[in-house]
Amino acid sequence: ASVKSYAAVDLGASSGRVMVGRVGPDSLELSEAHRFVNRPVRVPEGLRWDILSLYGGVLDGLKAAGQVDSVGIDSWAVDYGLLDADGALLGNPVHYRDSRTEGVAQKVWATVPAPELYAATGLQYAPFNTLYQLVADRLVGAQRLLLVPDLLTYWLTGEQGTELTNASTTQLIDPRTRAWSYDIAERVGIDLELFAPLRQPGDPAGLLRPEVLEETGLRGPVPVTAVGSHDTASAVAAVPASGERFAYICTGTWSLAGLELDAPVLTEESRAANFTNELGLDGTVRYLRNIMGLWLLQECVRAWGDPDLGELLLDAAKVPALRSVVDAGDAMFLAPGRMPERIAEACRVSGQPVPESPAEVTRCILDSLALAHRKAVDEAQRLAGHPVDVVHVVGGGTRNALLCQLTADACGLPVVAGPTEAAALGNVLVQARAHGLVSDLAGGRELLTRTQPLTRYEPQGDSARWREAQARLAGD
Ligand code: LFR
Repeated sequence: ASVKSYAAVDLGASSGRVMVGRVGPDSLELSEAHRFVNRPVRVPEGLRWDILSLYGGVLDGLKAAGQVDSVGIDSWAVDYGLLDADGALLGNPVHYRDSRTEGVAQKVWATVPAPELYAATGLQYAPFNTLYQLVADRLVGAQRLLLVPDLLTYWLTGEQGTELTNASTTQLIDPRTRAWSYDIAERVGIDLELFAPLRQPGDPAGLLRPEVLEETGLRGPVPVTAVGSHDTASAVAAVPASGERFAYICTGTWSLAGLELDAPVLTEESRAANFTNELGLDGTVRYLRNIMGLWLLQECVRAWGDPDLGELLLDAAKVPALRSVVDAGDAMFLAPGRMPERIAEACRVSGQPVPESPAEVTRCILDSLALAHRKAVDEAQRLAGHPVDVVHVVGGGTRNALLCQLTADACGLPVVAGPTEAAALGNVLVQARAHGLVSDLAGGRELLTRTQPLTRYEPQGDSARWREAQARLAGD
């Protein structure tokens, strides 16, 4: 039987990669064609994405990937480029960690109260939701808005669309109808004509333009396929679960911890707990909470001058557990810079021992992440009335064995870790499915379980100490 090749472009907050997935009826192999740094740039007006360099990385990656049957793109959510009437980009896309949205949500809530906004869009409060970014921006001259993966797709094919899973992070989509919320848009003064028509994951998104074929050396026609273009949608599509009784944690720069549901949870209790309802494949809803994730450690490592991570984790494993914890869900850790100091400060303020050495700070971060994972998994089950027996950990954090074990201990549930490149695999599976090689979400997951290496961590230790640590954090 024939094996097909799919290029998955997966852009993360610190690096982009182009992976090649080879899919047969009973096989799935992923290899890396190209990896490049994603370096946000701080200019006087704020923090920006270097989008041309990212597009250059995509072209280099497609060249390195060689002949493929289709291409799909996923990236982080919420951010966008604005185009003028001729389709030319108006300035560099703003990074979601930029400070221009400070205080904007509060202004929006004066027009649409937060409970009403949540009931209509299901999105958790984050200062960077596209809606708040759009209210903060002066949209002078902008005729079109393309979310980051849609912008790159446009440059590759010349065709414009708005892929649904990522559109659901704009806070302008109603998660019940999975269509635009005209009412909310109108009340906050956003013209939905800015957006190109919605595309579903699996829809065709055009063919590589002749100039792109020439630059990459590929032979046309090469179709681009819309995938779950929000990286978290792709990652959850690649959670190797069977049945429904599972929670997942997508680990990387962020930890996205929650459940896959077939309907949104829009209660006031859910809003107060800051759970989000993002849209996934096949009518699914990702009911989850954003947790700061390994960003906390990445920023510390940067401040310490990039010490060896492996050694740091070994040293952290020797530090006594749960001495100090911080609230890893707190937006106070969103902005870059001074991370070791900010963590120390949070420990001091909550009356806990202040971690001093890099090993101690690292331990504090990993304990805090595991604790936040526990809290999110527990609360999601309760708020959605959806119990689970296992926690699947996917993404970059699967390489961090200490984090996986601590997460199992904190949740009091077995953790199944893997795959690491979940977003790229989910991206590949949607393309394979669009071309008839994989049946559905469950079929893709079954193929993953058979083909990808997974590691199981059993919960250890006394779970009471996690409860005690949780009680130490304000608000509990
Ligand atoms: C993860 C992610 C999260 C989103 C954040 C900002 O990469 O896509 O799901 O909340 O980045 O876009």
